[in-house]
Amino acid sequence: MRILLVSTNRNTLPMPVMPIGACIVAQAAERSGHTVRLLDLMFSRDATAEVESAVQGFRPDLVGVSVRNIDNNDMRNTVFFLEGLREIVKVLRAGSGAPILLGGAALGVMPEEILRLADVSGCVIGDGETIFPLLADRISRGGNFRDLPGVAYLDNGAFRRNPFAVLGGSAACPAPDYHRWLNTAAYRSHMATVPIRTKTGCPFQCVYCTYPGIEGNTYRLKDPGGVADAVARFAATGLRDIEIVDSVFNAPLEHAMNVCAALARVGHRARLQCLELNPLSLDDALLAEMERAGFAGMGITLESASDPVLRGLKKGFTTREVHHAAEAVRRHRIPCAWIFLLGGPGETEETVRETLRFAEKHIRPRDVAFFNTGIRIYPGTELESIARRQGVLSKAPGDMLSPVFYVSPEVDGPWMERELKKSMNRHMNFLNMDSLGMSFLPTIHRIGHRLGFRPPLWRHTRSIRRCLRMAGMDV
Ligand code: B12
Repeated sequence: MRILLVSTNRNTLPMPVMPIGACIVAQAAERSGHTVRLLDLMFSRDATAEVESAVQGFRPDLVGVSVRNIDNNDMRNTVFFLEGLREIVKVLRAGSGAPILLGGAALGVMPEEILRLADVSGCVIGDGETIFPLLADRISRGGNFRDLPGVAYLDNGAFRRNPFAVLGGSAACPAPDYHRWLNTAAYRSHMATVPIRTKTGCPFQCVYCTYPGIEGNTYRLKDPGGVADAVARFAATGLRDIEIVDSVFNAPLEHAMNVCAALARVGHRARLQCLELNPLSLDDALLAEMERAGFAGMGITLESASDPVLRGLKKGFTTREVHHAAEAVRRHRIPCAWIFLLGGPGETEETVRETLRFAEKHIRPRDVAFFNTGIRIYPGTELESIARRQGVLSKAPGDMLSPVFYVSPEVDGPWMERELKKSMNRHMNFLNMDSLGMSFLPTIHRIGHRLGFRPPLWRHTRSIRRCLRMAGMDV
C-alpha cells in the first residue's frame, strides 16, 4: 500500500521538536512492506498547499495524521493548535478517498473531542508502531480495523474506544533514521534536540497528568545497550544533541542506571539531555552515572517546594526529597533546569512564598528555574474532579478541548504572578511562560546556533535576559 503520513505540528516554541512518533510509525509501516511518504509540516510555508500537492502526487491508499499538541499549556497567552487540523483533513479528503487515521500524543489526551473536531475514519491511542502496521494490513485486505486494540472511532455519532493494549511491545529501542524522514539540518539550525526513548509508560498518579493515558501506566523498558547504540549511531551522523523523552527518566531507577552505564561503555560523541527527572530517586550515584554517560543538561520536574501542594498534586515525594535533590545537584556539574507549576490544589500565599524561597536559596545561579502558573485541566483527570468539587470548573468535558486552567481558589492569581515577577527581577536565571512564548525565540535559537552555541540554550538564561533587558525588553 501507499501510505502518506502527515506530521501536523508547526509550533516552533520554545523550539521545534522533531516528530519522533510519526517517524517511528513511518519506519514500522515501511518495514511491513508498504511504500511510505512522511510529510513534516514543521517548516512548511503553506501547509495546505503542501498537503494538497502531496496527496495528489503520491495518491495514497491510507493516510495517517500525527497530532502532538492541542494547546501550549499557557494560561495567560493561550494558543490552540487544532484549528489547522480540520483544514488539513478537508484538503486530504478532497484529494483522496483513502481512509484517514489520526494518532499522536494529543489523541491519548482527548480522543473523543478530537475525533468530533476532525472528520476522519478513526484514531490510534498508544503505540502506533505496533498497531498502525496491523491496521494497514487489514485495510489492504479490505477488512475492518475497528476491533484492533487502541483504536477509537465515532459510530453514528457515538464514541467507541477499544482498550489500550500493548501488542508484543518490543525491547528494541525505536530509533528512526531521522535523516531519511526529516529535514534534520533545519531542526539543528533551530537548536532542536534529537528525541530518543528508553521506555514507555508512566505509573505515577499526579492529579493533573495525561501521560498514563498517552503511554499506558506500566513500564515497557527498552534494552539499555540498544539505546546506547542508537545514541552512538545518531551522533556519528551529526545528530549530537540528544534528548531522552521518557515521561520520567529516573524511574525505575535501576533502568536509568543501566542506560547510563551502557552509554558510558559505548563511547559516543553525543551531548545528552533529559528534562523529566523525579527528585524521589535523584542522588549522587545517579548523577555520577549521568555525568559519565555524557549528560550536558537535565531538568527536575518539582512543580512545588511546599508539602501541602506536593500532597495536593499527588507528586509522591515531599520537601525532604526536594532538599536532598538540591544538595545532590550542587555536588555535580550537570547544568540543571528546575521546573515549577504554581497554583495547584492546596496552593496559598504561604506555599507560593515557600516555593519561591526554595528557588532563591537553593538553585545555583548558573542553573535555571522555570515557572508555569495555572494548570491545564484535562477531562478524566483527578484535577477535573477536584476543580468541579471546588466549584471552579463548570464546562462540560466535551467543551474542554479549548483550554481551561486550574488555579487554587485559596490563592489570588494576579498576586501570584506579581510575586513571581518580583522574584524574576531579582534572579536573572528565573523564567516564566512569557519567556518560552517570545515570538523571536526561534531567531535567538538560530543566531545562537550560528554563533556556535549548542543546546540547551537555557544554560545561558542569565546572559540572554540581561541582553534583552538592556535592549529595553521586560523579560
Ligand atoms: C518530551 C516532551 C517534550 C519535550 C520534547 C523534546 C524533544 N526533543 O522532542 C519538550 C520539553 C521540548 C516539550 C515541549 C512541549 N510540549 Co511536550 N511532551 C513531551 C512528552 C513527555 C513526550 C513526547 C514524546 O516525545 N514521546 C515519545 C514519542 C515516541 O511518542 P509520541 O510522539 O506520542 O508517538 C507515539 C504515539 O503517539 C503514536 N503516534 C504518533 N504519531 C502517530 C501517527 C499515527 C498515524 C499513528 C497511528 C500513531 C501515532 O505512535 C508513536 C510511537 O509509539 C509528552 C507527554 C507524553 N508522555 O507523551 C509531552 C507533550 C506531548 N507535550 C505537550 C506540550 C503541551 C508541549 C508544549 C506546547 C509545552 C510548552 N508550552 O512549551 C511544548 C511544545 C513544543 C513544540 N515545539 O511543539 C503536551 C501535548 C498535549 C497538549 N496538552 O497540547 C504533552 C502530551 C504533555 C501534556 N501536557 O499532556 N515536550
